[in-house]
Amino acid sequence: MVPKADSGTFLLLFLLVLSITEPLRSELRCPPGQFACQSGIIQCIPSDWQCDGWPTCEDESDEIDCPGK
Ligand SMILES: [Ca+2]
Repeated sequence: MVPKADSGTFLLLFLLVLSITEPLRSELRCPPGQFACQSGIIQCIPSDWQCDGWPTCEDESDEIDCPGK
């Protein structure tokens, strides 16, 4: 006997898919070619502004972990 899939089952599946894909989405919150600030209102800056010597992100995370410093 196959259990009938009702709306409750679909809702459960929907929430399951959301919980699986959510971490991936937060990782890719900036388009390619942009740097993701770690915190603050500013979320994405052009990659050219990363490690340019001037803090762009509110938490200055774009000037952290820069090579050659
Ligand atoms: Ca910068």
